[in-house]
Amino acid sequence: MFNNITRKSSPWQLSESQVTDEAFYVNRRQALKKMGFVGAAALLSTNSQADWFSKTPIKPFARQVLSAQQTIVTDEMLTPEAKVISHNNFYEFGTAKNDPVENAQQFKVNPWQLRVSGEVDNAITLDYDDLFKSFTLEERIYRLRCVEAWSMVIPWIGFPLADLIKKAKPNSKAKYVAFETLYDPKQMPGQSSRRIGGGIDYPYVEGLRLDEAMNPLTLLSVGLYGKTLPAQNGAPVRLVVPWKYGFKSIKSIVSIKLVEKMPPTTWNILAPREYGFYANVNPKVDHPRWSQASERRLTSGGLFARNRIDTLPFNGYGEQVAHLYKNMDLRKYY
Ligand SMILES: Nc1nc2c(c(=O)[nH]1)N[C@H]1C(S)=C(S)[C@@H](COP(=O)(O)O)O[C@H]1N2
Ligand SMILES: [Mo]
Repeated sequence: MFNNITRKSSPWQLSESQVTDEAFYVNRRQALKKMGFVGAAALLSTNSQADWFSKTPIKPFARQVLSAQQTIVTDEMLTPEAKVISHNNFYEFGTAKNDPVENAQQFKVNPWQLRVSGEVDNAITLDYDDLFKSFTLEERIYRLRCVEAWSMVIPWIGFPLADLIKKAKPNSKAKYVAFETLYDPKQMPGQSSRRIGGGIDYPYVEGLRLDEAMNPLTLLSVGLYGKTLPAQNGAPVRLVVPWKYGFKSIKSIVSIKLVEKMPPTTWNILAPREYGFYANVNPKVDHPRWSQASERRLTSGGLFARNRIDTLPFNGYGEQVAHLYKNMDLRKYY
């Protein structure tokens, strides 16, 4: 139903062949050919647990034909879809990793309104359909590094946040971008109980500096694994900032506001000594209660489960973003 997804070959883009073991990739392509499919989305979509346990309708995207000429340069594997959609942090639905998948299935994502406002010349309200039709959608395979020292590799679908911000025309006062998750305690049990919601004052809020928000890596995601987002992953639209700890990647967004001053952010409010505004992935700056030097890469739960790997500065995206922090002491601005 959505035909506007492109795959760009930018240097930071992990292509599917890069992140998939060669045999798996080749077999999958062969299987696809046999079945007469033209896009990988077809096979990616077959397994899906989401199809049977979700009451939130999850729709497949159509995908362009993949280039046959792709080179394998790393052995990073995609985290299986079943893991991506069942091991979540979304405290509005509870604090255990399996709470969101169990508690978010009735979450209503359509109709939806995402308001872009504040220091802009052209305030915008996007409705549910606009999220999928107003921008050129791309697939982006990114590492996601949670501050809790686990990580995944996820094939997102979305569009650069910069595309939306440009449309809103920020004025000269706009220096930061403030994001807000839906506040709806009737639908989100964590918002009506401090125990279920982990003591957070809702709505969940996040922020970026304007130049971080405009960086081409910064994505507004509307899908993963070839389909619209499951509720537990932040449907219908969530942020993905791959060089920062996962808590910056705020889910189920209703407001994006261009502002003059650094906005408050949920985890910084809750524990300012442990979580800063910047939250760039940094193996040299430990969390006060644990090391950030390495991480547990979540794979299938089988043979390769619980891989311990070194954490990379900026989660491996330094070439694209280190310049944003040139003259900053990253121990101070953690
Ligand atoms: N609104 C909201 N957004 C959120 C969270 C949350 O609790 N509420 N958790 C964050 C954290 S800590 C992480 S690691 C990522 C997890 O995203 P995923 O469940 O899609 O992997 O979402 C982030 N976005
Ligand atoms: Mo996280």
